[in-house]
Amino acid sequence: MAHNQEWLDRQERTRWFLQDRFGMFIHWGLYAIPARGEWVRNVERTSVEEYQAYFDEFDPVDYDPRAWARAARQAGMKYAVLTAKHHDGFCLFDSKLTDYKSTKTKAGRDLVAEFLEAFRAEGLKVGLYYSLIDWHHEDFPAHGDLYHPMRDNEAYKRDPSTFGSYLDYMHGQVRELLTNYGKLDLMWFDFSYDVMQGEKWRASELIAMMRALQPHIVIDNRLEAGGEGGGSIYTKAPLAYAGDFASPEQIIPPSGVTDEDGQPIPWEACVTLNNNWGYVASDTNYKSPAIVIRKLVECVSKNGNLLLNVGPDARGRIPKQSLDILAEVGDWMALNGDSIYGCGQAELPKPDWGRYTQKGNTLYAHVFEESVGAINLAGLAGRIKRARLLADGSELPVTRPWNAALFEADAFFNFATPVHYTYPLPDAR
Ligand code: FHN
Repeated sequence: MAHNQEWLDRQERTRWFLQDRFGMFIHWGLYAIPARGEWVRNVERTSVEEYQAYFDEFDPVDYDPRAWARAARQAGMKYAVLTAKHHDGFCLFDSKLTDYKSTKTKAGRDLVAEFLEAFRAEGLKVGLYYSLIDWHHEDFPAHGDLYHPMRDNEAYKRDPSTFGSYLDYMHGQVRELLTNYGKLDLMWFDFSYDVMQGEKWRASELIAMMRALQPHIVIDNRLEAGGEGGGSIYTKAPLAYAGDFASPEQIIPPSGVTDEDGQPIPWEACVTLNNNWGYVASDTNYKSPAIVIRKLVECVSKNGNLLLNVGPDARGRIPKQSLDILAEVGDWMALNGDSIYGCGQAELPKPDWGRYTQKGNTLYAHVFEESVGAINLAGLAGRIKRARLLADGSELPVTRPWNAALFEADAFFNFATPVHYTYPLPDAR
């Protein structure tokens, strides 16, 4: 199929994204103080004055982004995305367009600048999340349940024509981030909805400005797409506004994501480690390392990425439960990362005992169902040159059926580690 220049440009931009496959999402801001999630201001109808108390108090004395970056690197993550501004409008960077920013709190620090420096130093690609919605800016309208505390104040008299001033502010801040903070690899906008999408954000103008400042930057699809669940993959054209990847949330698409021509497109599932994006002290419902690994394998087996979230607390610490899970995932990735990085959907259909990923002419078998009987490779025997267990390099028989018990279950995850085969593909990739 012939491809247009836009398709070719996207292929070039996303080359690193498709290689890296696994990233860290970081939701952090004033909402870490109430510790009831990043939507606390909306859900609890917090007044401007009440929320201002959090601004006056914010001072993350334990913020050590280099430690965050080491945890991400050791988990096998290759990129990271930090909330530069979430829906509450609080800026973790030294914007010249507002005083509602971290450098005006007791912290007195540009938290974004420190994040970028630390993660680059640990060799990770860096991205920023930027909320299109802004409950603090007086010219952002309240729609439906997008409660806007400024709008609910008696004194607030908004002239509908002033929404343009919010867009000028939003575009101005994106310009600041792409001008004052060095090379950014990724921009994660969030989120569009029925009355606000595409040109309502002046998306074409915004994208043109971004491409002029940082032509290589990878951009998600939420200048057009919604958030929650599949909202970002069932739009008419998942990448309508020059987005480079679709962004399913908390779900993994049944069979990857394709564009309106049925062509596979880059996508990334963003998933929380417990049930919340922002820090919630009481939320101890964490996913096990095994579940995280299976989600990562499933994403890659369908040509996708996994962006796994952590929510640091008000002192600036990633919760210990999160760190422990990331460390165990990292142990597995250290031995099996070859079956993830640069891999994608296999030529073969999904086997009943697990999933395949593939890179070039190397097939990786992720054996999840140890209960299954012998894994019969007879159908492949003629096409497999050799089989090895990734975890220890040991040879696996190719000619006779294997019994799942052959695969040493990894003590951490209680399921077998993947093996790789090498077999000639009908057409070299
Ligand atoms: O409303 C946000 C939510 O707080 C969080 O940032 C997620 C993460 O992708 N995005 C939106 C919900 O879809």
